[in-house]
Parts: sequence; structure tokens; C-alpha cells
Amino acid sequence: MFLKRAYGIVIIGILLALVLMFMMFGSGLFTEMEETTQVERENRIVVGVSQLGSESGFRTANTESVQNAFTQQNGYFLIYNNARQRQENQLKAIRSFISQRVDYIIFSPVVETGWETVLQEAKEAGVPVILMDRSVDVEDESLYVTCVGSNFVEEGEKAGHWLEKELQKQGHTQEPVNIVVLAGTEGSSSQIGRTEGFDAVAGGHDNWNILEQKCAEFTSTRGKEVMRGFLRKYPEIDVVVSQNDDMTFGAIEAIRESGRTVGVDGDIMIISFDAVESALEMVAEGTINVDIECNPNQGEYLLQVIDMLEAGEPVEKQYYVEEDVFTMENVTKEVLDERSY
Ligand code: GYE
Repeated sequence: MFLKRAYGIVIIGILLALVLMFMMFGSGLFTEMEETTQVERENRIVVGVSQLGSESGFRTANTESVQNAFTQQNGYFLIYNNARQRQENQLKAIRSFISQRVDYIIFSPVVETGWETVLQEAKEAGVPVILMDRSVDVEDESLYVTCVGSNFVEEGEKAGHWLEKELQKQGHTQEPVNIVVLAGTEGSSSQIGRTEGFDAVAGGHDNWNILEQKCAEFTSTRGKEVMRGFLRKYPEIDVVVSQNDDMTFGAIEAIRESGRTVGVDGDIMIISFDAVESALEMVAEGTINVDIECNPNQGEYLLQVIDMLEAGEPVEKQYYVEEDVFTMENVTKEVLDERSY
């Protein structure tokens, strides 16, 4: 009996010693980690990045370009958050960056509206905000320093002008042209701009019938589902305008499942956006008629902007990345070999 009691006392003593040690060193360990992080931060420019999600090949490349730019070797400490397509997650991330007193906030707004309050909080905290890829719709443009992205209206116009030329080449300028549109995330500047640009060109052609524009969230799954619906609803579709390659991949699957064909020699012409490598391979083989490039490699541009800000130099309100239009004629082996995304 006595031995049992002694054994219990020893066990309790060991446990108490362990708890005491942890309290002494364990917190020290966390403090040490915080201090390490603090030291890492102190010698570097701290950038908080709120990425809207990982919905597409473009987004993956966009994220990689930012992570490859803001490295510790380049003098930066990157805090990255993936909002998984939810604006509330971006709002939380931006508020967290403000409370962590980062030096800059970079974010790609999932939609254009709903940012005034959080951007005002960043401004009052003295944290400069830089937009990446997409933009925001705010009254007070001083709420962000600059936007590095694409001219989405121009991208939409490029798609429209390509279709004009293609139909002229085919002598198809009078007969009805039935068009369906797979639109990106509702209210995103890429969806708004591409729609505006294409519609502006389409408005000049009485024989172009835009049968329906429907959101497919920039994903291949939704692109396939929405295209299936279009195929059931519209017996005659001549052109699909798909606002990104991921939706295009899904749409092509749906069209082929229906027994129809796509591309240069097909029943249905495919106009796509982004020009990721796997889509350009489909352009080269004639499956996609034209791909309007949307360049995700914005990390280097963002790096230059912050370097200018750090040097006290003025920056423009908007920087557009360089972009091309790809068809079978210019998707060469070299283009594919050199493709970084
Ligand atoms: O086209 C799409 C991504 O905002 C330009 O978002 C970007 C778009 C791009 O989901 O692939």
C-alpha cells in the first residue's frame, strides 16, 4: 500500500516538473520563434498578400509569380493568404495584415465592390495597398496606391475583333451568328471588362445573336455544366466565348459529349481567354480557334512598384502587363517551349 502511494507521489512530482519546465521553456520556445520571426521581419520589407483563390491555371501561375518575387533573398518577408474565392476571407486577411503592421498589402479582389471600409482602415493605419490582377470600384481612388493587371475591356475587344475578321474570311457576314458566353465570377473586373469589350464589338453586328451569357465561375467543372445547359437549350450554336481556359476545357468536353465538334474545322468556334500552355497546345492543334492572353506573371511588376515606393518615387495609378492573341498561325514550337505558365 505504502509503495503504491510513493509511486503515485513520484509520478505526480515528475508531471509537475514537466509542466514547470514547459512553462519556463515552452513559452520561451514560442517567444524564441516569435523573436525569430520578429528578427526575420525586422531586416526585411513585410508584404501581406491576399490571393483570391486557386480556381484556375492563371491563378496558380499568378500566385507563383508573386511568391517567386517576394523572397527573403530579395529582402522581403511574405505573409500569404488564399481566400478560397470568398470576399469575407480577403477582408479578414487584410485586417490581419493591418494588425500585424505589414509594410505593404497586395491583393487581387475577388469582386470589384465592398472594399471601401477595409481600405479606409488600411489608409488610416498607414499601410499602402496595391491591387494585383483585378481592380476595385471605389469612389476614393486614394484608397489604393496602384493596380498591376490587365486591360480586360481591351481583351474583350480583341476577342470581338478576331471574330469579325474570321467571319469576314468565311464570308459569314449576313447570316445569323449564334453566340453563347461562359462568363467568369460575377462582378469581378475580368468578367465585367471582357463582357463590356466583347459586347461593344458585337453591338456593331446585327447578325450576331448573343443567345445567353451565364456565370461559370472561371472553373472547368462549372464550364462543363453551363455548356451542357446551353447545348440542351440552343440547337444552333456557332460560337462559344469562354472567359477563361479552365471553363473552355469543361465546355469542350460537354460539346464533344453532345456529338458536336469544335475548333478550326468544327461545328462550334471556341474563343478563350488566358492562354495557359495546355490551352495553347489546343490552339496549335486547332481545337481552340483563338486564345486572348491574360498574363499572370505580375510578381516582377509588383516588385518594381514597391522598389519605386521604397525609393520615394511616384508610381502610376495603373500598370498593364503585356499580352498577346494566339491562333494556329503564331503558336509555334518555340512559343510552347518558352511558356512559363
Ligand atoms: O482570366 C481566370 C482567373 O482575373 C484575369 O481570374 C483573372 C481571371 C482569369 O480565375 O483564369
